[in-house]
Amino acid sequence: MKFNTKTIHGGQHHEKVTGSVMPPIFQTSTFAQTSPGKPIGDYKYSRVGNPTRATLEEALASIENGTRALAFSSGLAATDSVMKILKSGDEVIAMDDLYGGIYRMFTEVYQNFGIKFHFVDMTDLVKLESLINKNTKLVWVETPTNPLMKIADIAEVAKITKKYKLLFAVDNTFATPYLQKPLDLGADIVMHSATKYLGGHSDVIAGALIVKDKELGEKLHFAQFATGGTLGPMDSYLILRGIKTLHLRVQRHSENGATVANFLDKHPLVKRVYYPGLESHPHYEIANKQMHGGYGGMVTFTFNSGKMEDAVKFLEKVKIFTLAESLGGVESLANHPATMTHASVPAEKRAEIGITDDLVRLSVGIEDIDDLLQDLQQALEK
Ligand code: P1T
Repeated sequence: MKFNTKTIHGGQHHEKVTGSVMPPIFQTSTFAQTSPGKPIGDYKYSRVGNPTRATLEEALASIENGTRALAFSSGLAATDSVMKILKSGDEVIAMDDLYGGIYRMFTEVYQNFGIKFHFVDMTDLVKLESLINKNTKLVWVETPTNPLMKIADIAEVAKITKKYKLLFAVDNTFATPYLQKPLDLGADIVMHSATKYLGGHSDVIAGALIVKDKELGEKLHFAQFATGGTLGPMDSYLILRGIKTLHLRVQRHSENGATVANFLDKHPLVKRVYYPGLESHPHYEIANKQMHGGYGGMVTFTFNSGKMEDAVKFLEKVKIFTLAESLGGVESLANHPATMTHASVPAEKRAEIGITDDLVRLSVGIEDIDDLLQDLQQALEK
């Protein structure tokens, strides 16, 4: 089955009793048993498993070319379950540019439990390999990264993680499986903030993990149901519905994203545009190798003046773009990482990796491109 069919049919079946084409929302916490330990069907309690969530999980496994998927109450809950298969004394090597909430979880929660984190620019594979020691267990990569749109070479990182028998997780939130399939490139775990493109309509918080290896899937499922970050039936349904149009949406997000990136690149007030589809992007070749069908709808840029006040003025003036955290919905959003999504990254760390105060991140939606360009034009006028 091709990807554009999988989004609609992958892992999905008509409901057995009524033939309902869409899965029922099994809004129940528990399931009747005929004798202790003998449930009527396959389910006992919805934290452990729920049929609506299971339908979503089969769809997720299908679109990421995995064998097992787990749906969580948020992207952070999904990440949290990966951390819970580690133990005190283990070490993690993570990309230096990460969503601020993940950086915060690593440094302010799991560091206190005795897990050690190294943050490195994964585009430097020599540096990555030099940090590996006998305690290293996991390599965590976001690509493209949030917000600097760096690209890590998934296949090359996988060669290293396989050589040292490490787990390799890729946060595929920005790319989505429409553009990039990390499991096919050698990753062990794909993570999603399903809140974003998978849901696609900014109306639900959700997360996902997808794997190929059965045993790893079991370990992650244990961490999930033993600690509780599962996704509810109604929210599972909303993500499933979102996935059905993922291919169409990401195609248009990518077209609009590329047009916006080119527009900003030529604008006299703009200093630098971070978009992997621009030939000037330092990792353009790697992006072309591992992303197919476009480069997504996320575009980040800075101002020639280097002044935060120019970014703030722009963010106050946009009309069709909404100033808000999050991304990946049908509507265009604009964000100021330094004070919003990445405020939890210490200022000196932000400065070190290049999240400057004049940096603006756009989640380019699927509105008419002329309206989006007009809005950007008026917001950039002096
Ligand atoms: O918000 P939540 O569903 O828990 O997902 C966390 C998360 C994980 N990974 C990436 C790459 C993300 O961008 C996020 C959430 N990000 C935002 C809310 C944001 O505006 O960047």
